[in-house]
Amino acid sequence: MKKVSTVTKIILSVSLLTFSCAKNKATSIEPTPILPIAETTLQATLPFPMGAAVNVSLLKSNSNYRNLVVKEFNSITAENAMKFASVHPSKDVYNFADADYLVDFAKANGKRVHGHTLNWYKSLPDWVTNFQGTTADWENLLKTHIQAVVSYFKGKVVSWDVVNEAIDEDGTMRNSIWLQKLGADYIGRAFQYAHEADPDALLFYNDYGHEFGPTKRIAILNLVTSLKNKGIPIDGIGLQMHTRVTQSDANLASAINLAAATGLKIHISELDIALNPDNNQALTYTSALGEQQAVKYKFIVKTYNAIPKSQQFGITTWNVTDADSWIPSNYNRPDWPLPFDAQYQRKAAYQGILDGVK
Ligand code: 9MR
Repeated sequence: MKKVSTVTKIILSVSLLTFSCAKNKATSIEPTPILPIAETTLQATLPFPMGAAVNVSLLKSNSNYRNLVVKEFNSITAENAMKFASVHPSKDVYNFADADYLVDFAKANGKRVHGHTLNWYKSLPDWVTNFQGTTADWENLLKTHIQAVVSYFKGKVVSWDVVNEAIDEDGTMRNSIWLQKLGADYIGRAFQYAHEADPDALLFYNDYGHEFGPTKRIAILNLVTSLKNKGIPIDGIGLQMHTRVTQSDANLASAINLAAATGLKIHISELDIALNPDNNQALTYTSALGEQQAVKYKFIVKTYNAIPKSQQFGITTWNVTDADSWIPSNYNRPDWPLPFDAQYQRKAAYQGILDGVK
C-alpha cells in the first residue's frame, strides 16, 4: 500500500509540474522521462557482429548459459551440431534435431547463424571413414552431403565454413581422407557444390595457425587466392585464432592484416586465448594473468576493427565461458581462455574486448 501511494504522489506531482510548465513555456523544465539504464553488452557495443560457438545441450539445460548467449552475442556458430557426424550419421539418414534447435533459438532471439562445417577430416561418422567406392562414388558422397545440408538450411544459415583445416602446419595439403580419395581440387568443388545449393550463402575457408608464422599462413593465403582467381565462389577466410597469451602482437597483426589484404571477408571464427599453454597442472587464475589476457584480447579486436568495414564479418569466440571451453578437457589442464568465468561473470578480458573499439 505504501509503495502505491508513493508512486501515486510522484505521478501527481509530475502531472502538476507538466501542467504548470505548460502555462509558462519560456521557463519550463520538462520532466525527464524515466528510462531503464541500458546495460553495456558485447553485441550492443561492437561495430561488427560478435558471436560465440554454442553447445546445444547447454543451451537446452542451463539457463545461465542460455541467458548469457541471448544477452551478449548477435551471431552464433554450432560448436558441434552441424558437423558431418552430427547431421549425417548413416548414409541415408540425416538428423537435424540439434541443429534445428540452434537455428530456432537464433531466430527467436534475432541472431545470425554461421554454419560449421561442411567438410573436415574430423568428426566423420564411421560410414564415411569405412566407405568403399570409386573416385566417382566419393565425389558423390562429398557433393550429396554438402548439398543436402546447405539446402536444408537455405535462408536460415547465412554463411558456411565450407572446408575446414585442409592445410597442415608445414604448409602442405593435409593428408586427409578427402585428399586421398579426391585429390586437392576437392576444395574448389566443395565451394561450388555449396554455392549451387544456396547462391546467397557466404562461403568461407576456415583454418587455424595464421598467427603461428609465415609457413602455414602463406599456404592458406595462396590457397584462397588461387580459388578466387579460378572463379571459385569463396567469400571469406575464417581465422580460427585459438591463440595464447604469449603470442606476439606482430604475429597476430600479420594474421589479420595479410588475410584482409586478399580483399575477402574476414571472420575471426574461433577466438580463445589460452593462459596455460605449457600445461602447468598447478597454475591458478590470477588478476595479473587476467590483465595480460585482456591486453591480448584488446590487441586482436583493435587490429580487426582497423580492417575495412566491408570485410568485417565478425568475431566469434569458441565457446562462451571458461566452464564450457573445449581447452581444459582437450588438453587436460586448467585454463581460462574466454571473456566470461565459470560463474558467467565478465572477466578483465571482457573489458579488453570493449577497449579494442574505443
Ligand atoms: O569444440 C569442439 C569439440 O567439442 C569437439 O569434440 C571437436 C571435434 O569435433 O571439435 C571442437 O571444435 C573444433 C572446431 O570444430 C574446429 N576447430 C578447432 C575446434 C577446437 O578443437
